[in-house]
Amino acid sequence: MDSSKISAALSAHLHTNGTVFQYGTAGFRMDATLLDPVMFSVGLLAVLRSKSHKGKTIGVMVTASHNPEKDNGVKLVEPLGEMLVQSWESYATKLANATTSADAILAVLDSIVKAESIDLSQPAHIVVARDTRPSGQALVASLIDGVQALGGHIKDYGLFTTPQLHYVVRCINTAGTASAYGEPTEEAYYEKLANAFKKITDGYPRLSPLLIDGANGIGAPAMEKLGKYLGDSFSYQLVNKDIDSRGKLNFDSGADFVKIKQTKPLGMDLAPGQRACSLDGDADRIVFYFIEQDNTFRLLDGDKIATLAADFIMDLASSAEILVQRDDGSRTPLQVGLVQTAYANGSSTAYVKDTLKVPVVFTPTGVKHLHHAAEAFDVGVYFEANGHGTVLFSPAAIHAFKSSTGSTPAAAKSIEALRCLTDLINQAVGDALSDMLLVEAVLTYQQKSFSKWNSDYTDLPSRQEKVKVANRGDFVPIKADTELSHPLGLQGKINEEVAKFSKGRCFVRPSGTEDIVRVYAEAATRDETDRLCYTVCGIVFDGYGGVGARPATFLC
Ligand code: 16G
Ligand code: MG
Repeated sequence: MDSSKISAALSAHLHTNGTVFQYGTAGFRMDATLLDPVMFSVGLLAVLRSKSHKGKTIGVMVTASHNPEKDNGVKLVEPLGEMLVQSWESYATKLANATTSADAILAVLDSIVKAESIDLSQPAHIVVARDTRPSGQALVASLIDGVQALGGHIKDYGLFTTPQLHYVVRCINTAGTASAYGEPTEEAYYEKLANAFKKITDGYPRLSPLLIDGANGIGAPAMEKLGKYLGDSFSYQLVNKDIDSRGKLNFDSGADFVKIKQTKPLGMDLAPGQRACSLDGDADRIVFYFIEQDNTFRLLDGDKIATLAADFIMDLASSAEILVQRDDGSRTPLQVGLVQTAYANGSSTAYVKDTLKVPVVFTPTGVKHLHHAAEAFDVGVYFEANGHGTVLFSPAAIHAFKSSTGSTPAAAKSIEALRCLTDLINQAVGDALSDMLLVEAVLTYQQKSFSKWNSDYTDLPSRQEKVKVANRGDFVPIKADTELSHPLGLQGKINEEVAKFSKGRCFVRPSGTEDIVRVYAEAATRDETDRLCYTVCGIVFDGYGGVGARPATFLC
């Protein structure tokens, strides 16, 4: 470690304004003007992480996803495209907060090297990409300074969706192995998705055009490029694709806006019966929707995508008579499992358990938790209600798809479809474009309308609100975010309110990405749901450190 080089490089990125940084659910995320020292520290940490993986390539994505354009963020990606391992999150936090002086940063670097027994003579390879935020380029430059100060090599991929960055990281690190994931280029990514989609939908009548809301972010140009590879196998109309005008990114548009507001985005004309979807600002989330003839808005969220995918894969596996080789030598049917969070609508969980008869596992909010839980199944379907998710295939499942031939033409066709799905679905991370094609492939294969898909089960009314509090750290979630252990007494009060409503469910958890706590409620009717939600918002605000304006007092 060349201390003088690190000290000299740090001098251009010193942290002077007292902000406390924290590597949260999705990395560091905040007002972009505060991020310069953080980026430098992430560059240093990425080098250490790569060395600790014996020179494997580590990814860095610069994005603040669905958050406002003025924000930005950064997260690290592990060699197979997963989120940074949790035990390193605290190193990221310590290092970012140590950018106040050369002594502080050298001490933290040294402590990480010792704690992880890192061999500093190992090489370090980093790849970086960013979304369309105006602050992105300068932040990447700060990151590069950090990487180079510790002697790492870095390749800048420029503008990418978050899942594209995860994809290239996985490709680079699996190249030449039995699980090689593909060419680490943007073109190869589009080609892989488009070829799989074309194969699986070959011979079926095309669906009506899909309206795609690009949230005026990176998903829009990526969709345009993907569209060229898809040719006439897929028909769509892209709106909200202006990535050049300031202030438009995610503004009243995108997956998060549509999910929370339960309405179509600005900039989209949606006639009854038309099919539509929204990507988020870095294209790792997607939700679908349509409006009924009577103008009722219908959202097809992550829960609905998960059930559609699980049902489809189980049908294919059963018609293909897939058997999976186990460690004890036996061969047993494919095991499909579904992973949800507390935000999953209660109706979806009931549908999965009672109708699909698929096991459901609950994890805390945040992709890294769901992803790991999904790895326990042959086919692990995980989606957050907000539209982030994917389907993971175990090596044994992939082997079964590759080695089965099928005893009838129908079985052979199903096996081929399963093989296509392993290419179509991003195995590294939730991917809006891949998920979009997955849904469209299933609906094409089954010639199923949005309204038929929506009728699989009926969502309970739900509401999600934010409450600003003095210290969200006082709120300690337990039991996969469904309850709070602290502040003492609050959970009892929530339980009392929930008990007043038929099918009532409500939980409060601190946000990992914003300085607020979130309140989620559902109940049998819209009126009861709102009453439950706003009552609990009031309880939190009044008794547990609410600041600013009291939430929705008109209802309580
Ligand atoms: C981030 C997470 C997402 C989670 C959300 C929760 C990733 C890639 N994304 O967007 O999984 O649902 O945070 O936000 O990990 P919250 O803690 O503010 O509710
Ligand atoms: Mg996102």
